[in-house]
Amino acid sequence: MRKSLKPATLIVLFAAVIFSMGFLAGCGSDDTGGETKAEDYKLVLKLSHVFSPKEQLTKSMDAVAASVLKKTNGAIEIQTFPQGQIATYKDGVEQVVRGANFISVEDPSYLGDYVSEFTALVGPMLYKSYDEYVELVKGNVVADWKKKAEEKGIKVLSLHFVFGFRNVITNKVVKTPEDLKGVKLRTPGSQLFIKTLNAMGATATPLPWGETFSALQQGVVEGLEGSEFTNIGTKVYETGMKNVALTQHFLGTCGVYISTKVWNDMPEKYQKIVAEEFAVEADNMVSLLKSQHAGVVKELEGHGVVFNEVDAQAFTDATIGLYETLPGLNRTMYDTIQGELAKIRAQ
Ligand code: X3X
Repeated sequence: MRKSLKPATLIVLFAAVIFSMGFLAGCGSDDTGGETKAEDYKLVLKLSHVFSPKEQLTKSMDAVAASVLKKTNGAIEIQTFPQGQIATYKDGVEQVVRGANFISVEDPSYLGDYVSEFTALVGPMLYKSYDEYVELVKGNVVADWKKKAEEKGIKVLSLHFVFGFRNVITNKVVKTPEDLKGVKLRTPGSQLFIKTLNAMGATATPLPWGETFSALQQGVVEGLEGSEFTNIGTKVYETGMKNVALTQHFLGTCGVYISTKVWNDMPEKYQKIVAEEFAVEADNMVSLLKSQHAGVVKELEGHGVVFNEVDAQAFTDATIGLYETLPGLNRTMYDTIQGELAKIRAQ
């Protein structure tokens, strides 16, 4: 028959169990189950984008970096690198996928190389307003697509650092795809941009933003496409490109991407701060640019820029087929987005 333990032995055993639970809790208290305690955690992240100092996106990224440093008491330091100083575009997203301590701020079509739904999300001729895009990306459909991105190692912190509808900017009046025939237009290197501007009649010439002005001056390209905020913020109008064709073919927007490995290693209390700061600042930027747009148009007109209405249906007809021909895209994705937009517009 088993002997019962003496009360003194039971007390010692109970105390040992309590102590070991407390000790282990102290080691794993960094909310991630990892070795580092939250109070010892420190992370330096490089944040990269191509925007210029005068553009709101640059100011917004700097504001997030400052706020995160303050609210994490210096634990999370985000070093911002504007104007393409370090890896950008496709290379920047690759840094994230490789697990670097890196934040990529790029058009969502660069995510499309990993999860093709993101190419459809920012496809041509979709949106009538900033707000409907913002509501769409905050919804459940895009939440599912973000989960797919996480399976590829990409944590999406935001998708709506919106910097305005992108229009064709040339030194001649453009109203139809015919008017763009053979016009060499600079685009970012995203396949979505290249294929879309070609479908619109132009000859898309992919270049990093930093090479665009010299290419215009040397006649390598005869125009570009971008938003009024890009136009005023980088002084595109000084290149002689003063005709804006109001194609609104894309909604210019940037997402914010970080490695899931880096993210999951981050203590939960810091994850909450970082996620919140990007979310709040993206909303702030949308509101600010909505309020500024009319004034920016007037400012550009003051610099001699002329805004031309276009045959929107002709450009839509010219590009709609891309939703079935771009790699990874299909009509279902297009119909899903249109279905969500119909619900949003019906509210
Ligand atoms: O990937 C982020 C944006 O799509 C970049 O667009 P791009 O290369 O036309 O640059 C926009 C400018 O406003 C940068 O100053």
